[in-house]
Amino acid sequence: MMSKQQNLHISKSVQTETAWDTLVVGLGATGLSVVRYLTERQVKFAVTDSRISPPGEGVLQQDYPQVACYFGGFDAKVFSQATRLIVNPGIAIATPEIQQALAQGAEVLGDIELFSREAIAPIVAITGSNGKTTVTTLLQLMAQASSVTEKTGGNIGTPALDLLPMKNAATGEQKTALYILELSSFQLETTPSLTTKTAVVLNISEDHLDRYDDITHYAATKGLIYTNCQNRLVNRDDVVALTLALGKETLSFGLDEPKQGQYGLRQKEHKTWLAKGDHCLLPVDKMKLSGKHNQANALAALAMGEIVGLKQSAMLKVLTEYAGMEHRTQWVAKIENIEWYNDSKGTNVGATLAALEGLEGTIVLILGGQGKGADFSPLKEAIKKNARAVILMGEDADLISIVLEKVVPEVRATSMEHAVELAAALAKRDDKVLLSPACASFDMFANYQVRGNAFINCVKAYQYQQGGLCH
Ligand code: UMA
Ligand code: ADP
Repeated sequence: MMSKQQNLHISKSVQTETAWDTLVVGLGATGLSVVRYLTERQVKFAVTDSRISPPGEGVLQQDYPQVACYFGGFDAKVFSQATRLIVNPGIAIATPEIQQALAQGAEVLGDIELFSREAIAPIVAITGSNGKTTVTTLLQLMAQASSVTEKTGGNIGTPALDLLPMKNAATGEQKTALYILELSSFQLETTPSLTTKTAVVLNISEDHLDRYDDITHYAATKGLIYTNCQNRLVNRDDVVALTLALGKETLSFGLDEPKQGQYGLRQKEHKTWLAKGDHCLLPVDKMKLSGKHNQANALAALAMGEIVGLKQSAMLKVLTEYAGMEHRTQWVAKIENIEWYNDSKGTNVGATLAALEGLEGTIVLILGGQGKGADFSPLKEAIKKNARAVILMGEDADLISIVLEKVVPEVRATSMEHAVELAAALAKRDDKVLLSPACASFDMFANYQVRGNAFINCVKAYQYQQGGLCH
């Protein structure tokens, strides 16, 4: 896949070919954090990237001009010089050059592995197909509200190695008491000795099947998060995620009534409550986040927070204040009694199902993009039940169309502007228009944020045309 050796060039280098033995594979934010980490520890290394001009190249050349760089392809000769590879999560371990290095006895690690070998404070680790960022952010806010000095990173954005104290850190810097890590399956592939105070696989639904053999392979990779975990948290409602903990769970959450010591939902005074055992904690209508999936996320965060000693009252207060992040079933506008929602981060079938089931009323759904090899059939019933019409766009529109079998009227859009135009024409009074693509965005946009912002801009432009206020 990434074995092409075209345009390989060596950028400015003062090291000799034999001066390094560690190879940073893939630059980007992770590669740069690894470069900083290795430099601080005076390790001799080189950097390779399959991209001709990878993200982070400018910083690398400016701050580390002495580092040998091999960009524009992977060269087997470069890999065979390494005794240790530090691999970016964006690159599959199945890449032939990495497999060859492994066969020659090289050690293959990721940034999270390096981090976990050095981190002194307890680690909370969160993975799952959906809800990682929501739960990670909730925990971060809950730690802050409990006056616990946390550092939060990983797949959520800040590379984990950048959370470690600098070797020459100023004395007096607050000591980190808790690390909170969002981890992707990609990161878990190269993290054999991650040791956690508590960890969770929130749920499993099809994703990244362009990188894994099948869903079993994908789920098993997520399950690696439990390997060295002191307190496993499991989702009682997700059979696949549950099996990954191999019956050794210490704590569970789910949307049913919880047994003693477990987290779940209870009915009291005609309301649904977040509960621990038979103790009701907070009515769900007091939460700022909406939807059943966010009740599950809240329960997971409360359970993990308890394990690491956060204050329950502080955690519950966060749940009454935190309204969620952009691009996650985000309310955009109400135009002539039709509400518009941006769920561009709905990049797999599980997320789109949660959005369809979480919004009340009839939905006009904008769907499609790069399907990553997923099976879209679970959407068919939910669309039949909740949607007035579907607007398909992007690379895998045909594939999705075949599976949906036109259970509701279906039209095609050629751009986001076109999709919004079609949605405006199809939606009826009191409907909701939802962008929740169930797909990656890279066929038409730089990333899901750009896709979501394009949607918001088109909706605002339409609102303006209709004579409404834009705010
Ligand atoms: N790539 C190459 N050749 C290389 C190196 C990378 O083609 O030599 C490609 C990869 O196939 C991938 C992309 O470039 O598609 C990612 O590389 P990058 O340099 O942008 O990566 P980083 O900036 O280091 O970002 C990575 C994570 N990216 C991925 O796992 C793809 C970020 O997660 C993460 O926030 C960051 O490290 C800090 O930990 C992003 C992501 O999309 C948000 N994650 C996936 C997801 O959430 O579904 C797993
Ligand atoms: P992740 O970091 O795992 O991608 P996010 O919290 O960013 O998760 O949410 C991504 C998408 O998944 C959004 O569309 C969001 O509405 C949806 N989502 C969040 N939590 C869940 C959940 N527990 N189950 C299903 N979908 C969810």
